[in-house]
Amino acid sequence: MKTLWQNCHAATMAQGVYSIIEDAAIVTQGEHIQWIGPRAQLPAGDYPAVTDLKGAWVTPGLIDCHTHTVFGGNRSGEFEQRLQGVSYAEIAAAGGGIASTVRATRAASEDELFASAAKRLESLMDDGVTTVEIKSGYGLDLASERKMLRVIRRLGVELPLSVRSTCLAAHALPPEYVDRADDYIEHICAEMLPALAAEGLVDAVDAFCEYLAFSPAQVERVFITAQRLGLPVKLHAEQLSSLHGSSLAARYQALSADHLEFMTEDDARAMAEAGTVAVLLPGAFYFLRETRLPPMDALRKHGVKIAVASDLNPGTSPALSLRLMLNMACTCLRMTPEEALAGATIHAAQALGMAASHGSLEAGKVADFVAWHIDRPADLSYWLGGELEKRVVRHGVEID
Ligand code: DI6
Ligand code: FE
Repeated sequence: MKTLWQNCHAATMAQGVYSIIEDAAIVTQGEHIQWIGPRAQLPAGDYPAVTDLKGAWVTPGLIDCHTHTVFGGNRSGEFEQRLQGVSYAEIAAAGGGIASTVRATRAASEDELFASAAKRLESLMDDGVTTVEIKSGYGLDLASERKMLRVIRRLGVELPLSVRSTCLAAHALPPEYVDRADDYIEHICAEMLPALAAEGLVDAVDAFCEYLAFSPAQVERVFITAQRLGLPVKLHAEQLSSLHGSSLAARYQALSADHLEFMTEDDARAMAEAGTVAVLLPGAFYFLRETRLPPMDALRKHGVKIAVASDLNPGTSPALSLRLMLNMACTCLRMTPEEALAGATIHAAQALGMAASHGSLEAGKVADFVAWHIDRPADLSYWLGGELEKRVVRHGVEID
């Protein structure tokens, strides 16, 4: 069905900038954008359905390209401990941290995990999110990782949201493998990834490259396996220390390297050459009271594409609003509102390998967009939380 959407302005985000069209018109045909441009240039023709957007600003549907939305329990107790001065690394060393979420996630049923994750996704969708990536990584054995990935797939089927699934089996060392990290990596490569990939549960493979997680050499073994299975890779890198995981990710043409507070200019150069997106996670930066900024100038100088995501997880970023992350990207990481919006649209799409079909308002792309009743696009990174008045269109159909 062909629909004309008009009486609006558009920030198309083509080429990673606002690319504003005032008094725009959008023609959708089925699930796709057929035409977008100034209303004065609208091709003559028959438009059976016309929607008046009443002066709204239309942006691409927001894309949260890094989340750990599926998990059991929560860690507000650890939050209180950290406020008393105990560090994230100390909590992890005492058996808390990721390990405590692993226990709760292993104990939860698929239905319980689905229900709690669906609620969190409702919050993200209230913010105009139409695509989300979700990682496993709180199961850490074959059956529990499979359980998480099945929940992630089911969320994409049952909610009006496009969901990408990432296997993060190399997130932390499970209790069964204490002091045997190489054996766990071998188990991931020989058993877990091949089985989960064969079941169609995995769109990409991620790992946590950090002194309290896995070394670059261990991560590389996971990347080699992913490559053999034909799966793209991503990496948590340079969050707490500088191991040059982001350069390693670039060598494997990773879709993205994420966090990056401790990356160097050489890492930025390598990522730019490989087209690896820098995914910045201001929620974790804020929640851990990090003071070291990712090297914003080096990222810009070398032309690395920058995305912004929530990192929604129970330990370091219990963030239920992507727009709040846009604000933090500006306030804490010194991005501009224009960069922040590109970070949650076109660059986020690239971080998921979806830029050919998502992330900007262009003819031929999927018709996922939000019509916001705001004065200017910068309002999206200006308001702290709350719910903005808006209409959400997914696959050419209004859903909200
Ligand atoms: N970095 C993070 O910020 C999250 N995982 C990761 O590799 C933290 C996950 C958690 O603490 O539960
Ligand atoms: Fe993360």
